[in-house]
Amino acid sequence: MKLEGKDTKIFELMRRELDREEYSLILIASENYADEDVLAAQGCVLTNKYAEGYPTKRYYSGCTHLDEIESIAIERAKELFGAEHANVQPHSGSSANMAVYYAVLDRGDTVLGMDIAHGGHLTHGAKPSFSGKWYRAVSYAVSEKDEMLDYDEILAVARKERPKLIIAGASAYSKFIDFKKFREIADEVGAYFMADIAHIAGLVAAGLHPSPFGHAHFVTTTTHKTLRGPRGGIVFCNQEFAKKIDSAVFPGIQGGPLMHVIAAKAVALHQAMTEEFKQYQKQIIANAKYMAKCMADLGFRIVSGGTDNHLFLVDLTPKNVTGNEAQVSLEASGIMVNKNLIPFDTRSPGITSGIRLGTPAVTTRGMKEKEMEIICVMIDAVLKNLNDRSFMENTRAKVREFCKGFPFYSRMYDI
Ligand code: DSN
Repeated sequence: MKLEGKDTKIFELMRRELDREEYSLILIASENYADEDVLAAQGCVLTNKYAEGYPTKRYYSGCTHLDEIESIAIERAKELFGAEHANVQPHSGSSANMAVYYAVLDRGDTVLGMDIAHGGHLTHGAKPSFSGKWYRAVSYAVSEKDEMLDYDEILAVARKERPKLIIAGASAYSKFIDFKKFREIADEVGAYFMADIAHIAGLVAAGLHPSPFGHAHFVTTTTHKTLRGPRGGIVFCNQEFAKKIDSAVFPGIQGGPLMHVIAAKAVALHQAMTEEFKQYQKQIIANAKYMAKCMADLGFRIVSGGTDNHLFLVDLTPKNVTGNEAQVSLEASGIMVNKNLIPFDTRSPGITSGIRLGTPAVTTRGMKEKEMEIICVMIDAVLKNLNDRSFMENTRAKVREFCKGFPFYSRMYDI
């Protein structure tokens, strides 16, 4: 790394983070390891250039190469998902969602999204977010019976609340989402339908999760989760809404695009078209299913009864442990998870009764079912020895050795 011997403070912190990522088990469902090609594109001279506008219609001179890069990113995004129009400029998934709202809603309009306490996202109408402050946000939840989406119930809420926009998509929901049904509900109440596939984009691209394309008016995603690219967002729509979406992203809610990130998105989208990527996505799901089974065999309760995708929620109540206690002890043991509310949780979001486990990052390292079982046994052991500092330190050392068998960044950097 070039900072060595120059900005020593930042260099040292970057080195430590590299070490943490390489020698920890990352089970945070929204995280992944971008490879050297994505990192190279994201850390290059393209960061220097202003390119407000869109390819061939910029407000600055010197954009020829950037026009080509952005056009390639757009074409790859459209091809990968089978979309008519793609805007690759959103800086994040939140910006992508905000752009859709900005394009079709007025302040005070009603939006219907999944309750954040049941797995939805902040920008789907949660009170502290712009989506809950500027719009009249109402929500649907999972059913108390099986912790799954109940489409009759969603229709009933939609009929009562008459939203102008219905949002499907989640940050912590492990079952398939029926986008076709969502569109039928939207049509019945005269609403727009937006699918936020940030978490499952890689699975959708690989054909392993039902696609929202052909059903949703708008599809938004991030590029850094299962898609394994740089941090960022994309909005898709049909030609009919292309102009509205483009003007909502720029100049509506953003200024200059991050062209280095757009180049890295193009690289990741190219990778996502390969057979290797498809196999990777298959293994993500196989690992998540097997991991959920192992956790259930160890006496944990799996929310919604299992998983169809890359993640699942573990209810820790049977073990008398809170999500926060689990997160803290597991982090000290080199295992990164996040505390998560479970549906109908009686605890606060800062404490929670559950944790969320995801397999995209460990699968990138080449881990398979056998390793998932070993990880589950380690998690169980840590949670049985919650306050035992030396147990956590021993586990930390074991995790470090375990990770050495699946090198990722240590193949590229001297760590
Ligand atoms: N914060 C992300 C997650 O962890 O799911 C969603 O944007």
